[in-house]
Amino acid sequence: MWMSFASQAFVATCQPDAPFDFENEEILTHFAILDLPTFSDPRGALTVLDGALPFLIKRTYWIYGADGQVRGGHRHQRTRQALIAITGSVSIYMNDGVISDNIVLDSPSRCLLVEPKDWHTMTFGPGSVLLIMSSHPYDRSEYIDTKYD
Ligand code: T46
Repeated sequence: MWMSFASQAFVATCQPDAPFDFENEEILTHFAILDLPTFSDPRGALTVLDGALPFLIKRTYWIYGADGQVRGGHRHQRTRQALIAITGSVSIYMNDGVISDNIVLDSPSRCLLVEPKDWHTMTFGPGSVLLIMSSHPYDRSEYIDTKYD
């Protein structure tokens, strides 16, 4: 896996044969976007998420039917998440208390990592489906609803 810094996020191009080292995982300090390997041929495209996440997935959910809506508006105490707009376009506002950015997810091969410290809101474009993979089971008590100053 190689990484390059672009604006305030960094992009990592993942190789399916280079899984993340879970034992030495680190909390990322910048907004990270994974560029997932995609195999396209005349039959269509196939994108792979294979060992590329810096956490084990305990929960998956997806949000849809939210055209024009703004959702989220919190950060977490421990939950790490990975977001992919499977269809359409979703704009993610991120603020880690130091840096803020709007990151547009508009490709099913683009995956945004949302760390516990990252305050995030999601604004949904028409027909969008947002897939979320999460490091922990659902627990409303670990949400932090207070914005950074
Ligand atoms: C986040 C962003 C990206 C459950 O019962 N189990 C679950 O795993 C989740 C995620 C939600 N729910 C229930 C709780 C609420 O009654 O689903 C309802 C809607 O949840 P919420 O208003 O928290 O949805 P969003 O879109 O504002 O936020 C969600 C996640 O909750 C949050 O952790 O990071 O998506």
